[in-house]
Amino acid sequence: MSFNKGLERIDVELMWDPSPLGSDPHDLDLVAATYTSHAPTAAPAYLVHVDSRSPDGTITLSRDSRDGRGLGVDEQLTLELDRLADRYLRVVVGVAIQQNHGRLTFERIARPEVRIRSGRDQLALEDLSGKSGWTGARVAEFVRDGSGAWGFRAGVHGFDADPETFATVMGY
Ligand SMILES: [Ca+2]
Repeated sequence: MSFNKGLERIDVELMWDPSPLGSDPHDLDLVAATYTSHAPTAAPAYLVHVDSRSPDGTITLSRDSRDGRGLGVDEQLTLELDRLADRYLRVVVGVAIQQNHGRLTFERIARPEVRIRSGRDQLALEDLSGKSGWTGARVAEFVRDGSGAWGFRAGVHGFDADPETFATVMGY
């Protein structure tokens, strides 16, 4: 008999193409938020992004980009869900667009795409292109069930908020 331990290690990969030559760079960021409550409006316990590490090292940004240049994956976030302390019940991952050069939404970003993997299994591939009015998007939600096992909830939800605010409300 097999025992379902749920999801263990997750890789979230963000890809996009650079802005046109001579224009302001397009900087997208992967952001993770952990919660000790299942309530959607609960505040995050902590955030992980380029300027904020997880206190226990279970969620790490292993690759980051400020302009989308280069081939392949531009930003990568690794979540070791099986190492998270029992009190964490929910983890949400989002993509924020930096607003340093004026308002920038997904429809102006070239080929923004997010891939979510569990080992060799692809859980989701989300195309964020053409999302008008969105400056941020929630792209994945991981929830611990009553037995302690982690499950994945697919689905993309758009937000119109500056990156700092987005990180605190993307779990709604
Ligand atoms: Ca970035």
